[in-house]
Amino acid sequence: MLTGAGVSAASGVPTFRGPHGLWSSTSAQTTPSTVEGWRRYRATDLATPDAFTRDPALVWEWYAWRRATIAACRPNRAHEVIAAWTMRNPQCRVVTQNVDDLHVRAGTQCLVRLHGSLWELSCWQRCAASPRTWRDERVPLPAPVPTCPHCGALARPAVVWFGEPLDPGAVEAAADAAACDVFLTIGTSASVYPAASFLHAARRHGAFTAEINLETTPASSMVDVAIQGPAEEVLDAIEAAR
Ligand code: BV8
Repeated sequence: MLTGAGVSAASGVPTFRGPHGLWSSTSAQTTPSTVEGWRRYRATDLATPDAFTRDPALVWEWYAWRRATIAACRPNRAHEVIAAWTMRNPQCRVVTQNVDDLHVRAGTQCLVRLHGSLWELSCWQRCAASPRTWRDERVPLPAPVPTCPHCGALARPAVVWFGEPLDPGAVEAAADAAACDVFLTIGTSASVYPAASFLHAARRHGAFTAEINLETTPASSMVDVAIQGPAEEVLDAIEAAR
């Protein structure tokens, strides 16, 4: 299965797009401190290497706000059911676009984190002394603009930004997971690639495909079954019908 921000919505994690989404098309005037404030930023204002080069403090302010927001969130019923499926069935694999780690906290096995984690950092200069990423869950972080403990250069959130390649190992694991009999796409606007491409791969492999979402997405016309409803309720009902 492929999951997106909609799976975490019931936990209180803001989604990116849609009516209450974080990212809209208008530009922002001031540095905000609420969802309404941040939602006036475009993705290209914040989740790109260029944005970080231009204004690392603004990008870190956004990630610090997201970390503080998500630190107060707990896995919801959607995460719990998905985790239970992976514990019961080692064949059940989860490919997530989410960087909130709520699947991790729910105990999900066989998890592929396509876009990294906002609880991990990496050295902006990729210095030889630092590991590829390191975990730091402190909220707030000790400095508004963290530095690499190994070389003193800027540290960055260890997430994949627009225009950056995904980890080849994660892409390979996701492609392997898409070679399946049943593929669910849950809580994603199916608008970001290559994540959205794994549904296509599953269909090419002959998988039965289903979508669980509140709204119609580009995936809705591609799947065998499109279920409109909240993931936390639909997954709970499927588990209850077991
Ligand atoms: C790359 C991490 C190449 C950071 C994220 C034109 C066409 C196609 C592709 C492109 C293009 N131009 C550029 C590209 C490539 C680009 C891309 O796809 N752009 C899009 C915008 C068109 N992709 C990239 O840049 C990727 N890299 O291609 O590299 C390359 C190769 C070699 C060398 C150099 C480069 C990297 C993409 C990763 C970006 N990082 N996140 C961070 O989070 O800070 S993206 C971010 O948005 C998420 O991680 C996620 O992947 C993505 C989509 O979000 P969703 O999860 O779908 O969430 P969204 O809010 O959009 O939707 C929520 C859905 O849930 C809604 O449908 C809603 O109805 C539903 N919902 C809400 N509540 C519920 C619910 N459903 C069920 N139940 C509920 N309760």
